[in-house]
Amino acid sequence: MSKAKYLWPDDYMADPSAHVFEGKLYIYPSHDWESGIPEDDDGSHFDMRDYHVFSMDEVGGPVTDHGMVLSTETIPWAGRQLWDSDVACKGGKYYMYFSLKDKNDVFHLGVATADSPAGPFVAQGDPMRGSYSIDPCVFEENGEYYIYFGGIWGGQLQRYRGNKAIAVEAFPADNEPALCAKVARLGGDMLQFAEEPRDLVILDEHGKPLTQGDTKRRFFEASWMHKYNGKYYFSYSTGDTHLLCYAMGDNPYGPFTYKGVILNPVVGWTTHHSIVEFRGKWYLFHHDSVPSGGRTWLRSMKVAELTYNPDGTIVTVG
Ligand code: FUB
Repeated sequence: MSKAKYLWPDDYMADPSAHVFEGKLYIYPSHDWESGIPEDDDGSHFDMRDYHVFSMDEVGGPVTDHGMVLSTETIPWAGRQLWDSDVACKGGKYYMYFSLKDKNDVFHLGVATADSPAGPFVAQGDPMRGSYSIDPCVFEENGEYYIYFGGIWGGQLQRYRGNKAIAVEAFPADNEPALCAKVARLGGDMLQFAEEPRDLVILDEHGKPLTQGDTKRRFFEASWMHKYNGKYYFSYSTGDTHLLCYAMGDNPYGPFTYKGVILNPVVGWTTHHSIVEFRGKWYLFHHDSVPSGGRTWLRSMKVAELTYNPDGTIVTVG
């Protein structure tokens, strides 16, 4: 496969999280729609209300829509804005982690469970204890599950320090270390953090944390973790500079060292992705707003093959 391909022309889907479950590729996207809410810097126009699940037997083959699998109508604590999600499997059960605002307009992470990767998913009654901000993704290794999350601006990460809400939201100065994505091990029941979330620190080439003013490299949102050839790859969006970047490390907690750009800016404001190996090849799932004529809140998911250089660095996708 040489060119990125759109996966579902029939509807707008974004933030695709892809995993191999039961021998198939499953995709868990956000479900964009025309909400009529004016565009602003907090992403109020991304007012999503439900999720669909998609699967395919082979990349490039037919894609199946398994229908609506979770909706804000059945999430007891739901306010608005059902944003990015991810799914993990443990002991034959499937756990969906999602971003959602509560009734006070504060983002938290929720969990919903299912017996099949195709859902339907049933939400827990409350958000995960101590959770905040957006964009969860889960990485499994040796039976341990790690959740990564966070997003600045509309994702509200700047409202917290040391995992506690602060009175007035604040960003570090441009020359200070940037706000970090968070990582925590999940508990045995997969429903709560097993530990206080830690900062996922990204270092520059001199071993110094990236600064808040380094907007072409610092973390904004859209965490993803994968492992290739014994190395851990943390990838993310730089938000207002519209790049998908990555950093490499030696364990799931980091620190990670910034390595480069995976995907240059696409049509649309947001860029968000997942990376997965399927049948010996690596794939980048992402989205853009080309099919909607550049309407930033109506995004379409795509897949492209991802390749590595001999030193483990990633070849930038066109
Ligand atoms: O889809 C809503 C939000 O847009 C996601 O949570 C962000 O990562 C951005 O893609």
